[in-house]
Amino acid sequence: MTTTNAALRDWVADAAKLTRPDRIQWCDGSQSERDALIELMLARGELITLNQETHPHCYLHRSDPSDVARVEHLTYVCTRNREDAGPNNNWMDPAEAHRTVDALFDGCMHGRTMYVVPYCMGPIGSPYARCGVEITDSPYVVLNMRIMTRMGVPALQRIERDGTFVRGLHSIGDLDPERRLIMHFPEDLSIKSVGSGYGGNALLGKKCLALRIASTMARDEGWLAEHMLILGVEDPKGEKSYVAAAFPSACGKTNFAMLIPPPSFDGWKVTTVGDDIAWIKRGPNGELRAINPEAGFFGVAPGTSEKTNPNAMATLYANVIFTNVALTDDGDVWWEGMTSEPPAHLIDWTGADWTPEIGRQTGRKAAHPNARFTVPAARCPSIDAEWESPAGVPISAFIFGGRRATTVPLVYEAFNWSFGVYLAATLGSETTAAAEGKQGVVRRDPFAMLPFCGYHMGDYFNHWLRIGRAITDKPRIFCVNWFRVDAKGRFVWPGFGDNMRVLEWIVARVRGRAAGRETELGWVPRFEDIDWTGCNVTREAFEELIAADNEAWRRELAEHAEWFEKLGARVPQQLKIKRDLIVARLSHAPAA
Ligand code: OXD
Ligand code: MN
Repeated sequence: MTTTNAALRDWVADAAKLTRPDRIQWCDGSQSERDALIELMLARGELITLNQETHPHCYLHRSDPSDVARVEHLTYVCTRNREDAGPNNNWMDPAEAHRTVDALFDGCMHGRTMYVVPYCMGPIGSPYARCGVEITDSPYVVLNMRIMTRMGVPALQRIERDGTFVRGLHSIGDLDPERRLIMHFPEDLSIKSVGSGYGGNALLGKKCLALRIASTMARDEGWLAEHMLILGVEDPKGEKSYVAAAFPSACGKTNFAMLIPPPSFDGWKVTTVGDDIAWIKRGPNGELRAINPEAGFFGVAPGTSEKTNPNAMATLYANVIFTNVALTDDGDVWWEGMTSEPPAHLIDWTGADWTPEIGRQTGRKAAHPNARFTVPAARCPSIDAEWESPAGVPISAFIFGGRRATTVPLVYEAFNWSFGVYLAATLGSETTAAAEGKQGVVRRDPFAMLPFCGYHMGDYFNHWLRIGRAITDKPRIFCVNWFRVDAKGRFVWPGFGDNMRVLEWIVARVRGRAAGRETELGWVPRFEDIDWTGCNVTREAFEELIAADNEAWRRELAEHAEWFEKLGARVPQQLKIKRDLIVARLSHAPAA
């Protein structure tokens, strides 16, 4: 296999000249190609076959222990003008960046096969979709790209038809963290990633193309590339609305995307379009429509259980590549949070023996906290009937959420689009044990895009304001917080399936059928506006959940001012004025 596209042919030849592989394999996406790659990895000890009765076509991969997460400090956006990358990105001059990273690619594929992987982000026939080609020396990457994207012949045909593609050169290099770099060149639609095999660094279609590069394409072309799940809510009469929601990591995004309504919501259905990324464009009638550019889920395993996410557990039955989870004695998988009691013996994610006693004594987890599963989205029982619709699905609401023990109410609706943009621009979330550094510190993560926006955050806020002006049928904007705690530090809100109660209010608001109470921050539900059947949240607990304390908000708004200051002069004046307005409103509000 090769290609009629001269630019692609020349680029592959240049990459081969630089990296000097023993052979080049063009990937067609076929089953036989997949089977051969699995055989190869099994033979090299890079995959373990799981119990094929309990987990058909499932395999376990263990990463190098130094290569288990995204590396934000080694991730760069290389624009000609430094300001364009913004204070939210590491920056290097493009010429210097190419020189630096090419030195690491020099001869790095000697003794290896170079795989050429054409892929499409989004349904092949969708005008919203964009194609890329990843060159990689990692069969693990090829297998994962085959799950996460539309990979192979149809993608190559589209590239040959359209004549454009995003170039992504990847090598695991020698996995030395000192020789690891993830470089983005948005001005010539290319990516160079070396030294890591981890998903977010190495599956270049995902964070690199579908967010960092796509966000700059979206800025230039007038659409949105967002770190958002997309879900459908259908009421018992069959009326359906779609919402898109952004949460920073460790806030239960995949769980929310696959939510199962509580038993009292008889006849209600939540369906999943995507769990991580949304590409959103103006539809023919002035509405916003979204596609999920991905074809699979690359989800965090720990914490996933029959209780927290039964749909994910069912999805994980077959055709899964597990990464860095623990292995049971009967060839099954396990991770912290899957069951309340761990099995008596496991092989942990590093390949060492593990027992609950060893865990207690050493504090070592059996699965890595960022252990992952890669699985085709089509396997999900809640997958939406329209999830591959080329025209996308119409979005009625945006939801922004973070992890906040105090201050931020359970749910509130922004007064209007620009107010919603303000709320999303100042979105904060408390750090958890999953991330490095101190726990419980509020980190600003605007639109949950801080690590993924490929250009200046101030320009990004402006872009959102511009989109709002361009569409006639604007989605409403909501904020949620599932994580308020009481004086004893216990979560007040039950979360998971009960989030449906909030979702129902949101959808009813969008349809103009729900009442609420106006506050300084926006519209909130009253106790009687939510269906509490089968739920033991009391009126008092609800009032606590929905309360916005004036003093806490004055502090919060002072932090917002510091945050805007940090982002510099490109933050739209309109947002700074919004802040002053809320401050003024609060100063006239009676004490909570
Ligand atoms: C992810 C992330 O892997 O946001 O989706 O880090
Ligand atoms: Mn994500």
